[in-house]
Amino acid sequence: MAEGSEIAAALKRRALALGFDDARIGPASVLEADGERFLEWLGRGRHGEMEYLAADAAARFDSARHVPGARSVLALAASYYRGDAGAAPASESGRVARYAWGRDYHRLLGLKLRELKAELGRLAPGARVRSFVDSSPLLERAFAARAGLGFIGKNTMLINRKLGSWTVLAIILTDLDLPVDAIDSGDCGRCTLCLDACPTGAFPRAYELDATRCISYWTIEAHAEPPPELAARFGDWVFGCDVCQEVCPYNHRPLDAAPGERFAAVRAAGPWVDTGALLALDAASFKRRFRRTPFTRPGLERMARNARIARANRDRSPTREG
Ligand code: B12
Ligand code: SF4
Ligand code: SF4
Repeated sequence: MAEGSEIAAALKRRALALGFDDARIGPASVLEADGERFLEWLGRGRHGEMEYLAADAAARFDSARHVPGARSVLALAASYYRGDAGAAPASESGRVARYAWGRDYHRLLGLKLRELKAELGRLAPGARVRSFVDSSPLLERAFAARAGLGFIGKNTMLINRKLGSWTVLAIILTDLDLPVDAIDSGDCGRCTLCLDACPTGAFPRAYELDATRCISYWTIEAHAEPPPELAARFGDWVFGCDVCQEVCPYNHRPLDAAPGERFAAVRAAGPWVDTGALLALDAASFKRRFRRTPFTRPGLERMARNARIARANRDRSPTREG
């Protein structure tokens, strides 16, 4: 078996070759402080309908629950940044969060993670290994921050120095002892732009997001109808929301990532969706049109709900800009 340092270097090289934009290694320890923060967050009911977050809560900050004897975490970031949305093509257009303009990242990164795990198997036969991409109970941002992949901003995003926060994350856990990278001690300083810009006031304070006030939660996760006074603040967002990232100075520097072509797809959603056309779709045509895009998570019924809210907001605000 190769040395730990050789394995670490080979894994990082392979991750970058597969299209990840950054890769760091951290210890697979129990993240006590993050765990406490997470349990308090749940205790305050900030998760709303997302009961899956409360199930198996302890496993979210204890990696050994996933890989017995876990020693190291490989934290990976993939940039999906592809510039700005540009002007709305029509007054009926609904706005889509950047990470969802192209193909669904879960499958895309899942395939790359499979290759990375195979590489690890070749380098260290018999090593225990498991990968995560938003699908299992693990605090991905907390483990990524511990590995030095970035620091946590007041908007709760993991901010990477080269890539900003326009990234999706993936994690590989292993029982191999690998040399760890330095933590990124960056911070937000006195900036509060994201806290002030959130259209729905979803930040009760810095570093805490109340999902039950967040447009992303209401347009992607929630099955219930949002309270009308809150929905009136959603503007034209029909899937997710990027406001607290758009204002962030760390996202305004020239970002060091190729336009996320790997997320592009011929029949993807793109930055704008025609809300009238969306409301006219039946189940079969919705499935055909948005297959393999992140829209399959909420599905037709909830996307139609979102479209109706965006149209009502447009009617209330006829002078809005695209
Ligand atoms: C539930 C969830 C949501 C919920 C709740 C979000 C939230 N802020 O909690 C909703 C639906 C609102 C949501 C929205 C979005 N999400 Co989301 N979401 C998740 C999920 C599944 C769990 C997050 C969670 O556990 N939240 C509970 C809180 C308490 O935990 P946390 O935010 O992770 O914070 C932990 C650490 O960061 C740390 N921490 C937090 N604050 C501080 C402060 C300090 C000082 C320190 C030291 C540490 C620290 O402690 C916390 C644990 O207690 C993760 C995937 C995963 N399994 O981790 C994706 C994830 C966080 N989401 C992601 C994305 C892309 C988004 C959106 C940008 C999508 C969009 N455009 O609409 C928005 C961003 C909104 C925002 N500002 O966070 C990415 C984030 C990538 C990144 N670079 O940070 C993730 C990691 C998915 C992935 N694999 O890429 N999401
Ligand atoms: S995603 Fe939008 S609604 Fe949610 S916290 Fe950020 S700015 Fe507020
Ligand atoms: S906008 Fe300012 S406060 Fe918010 S995450 Fe970015 S640097 Fe931090």
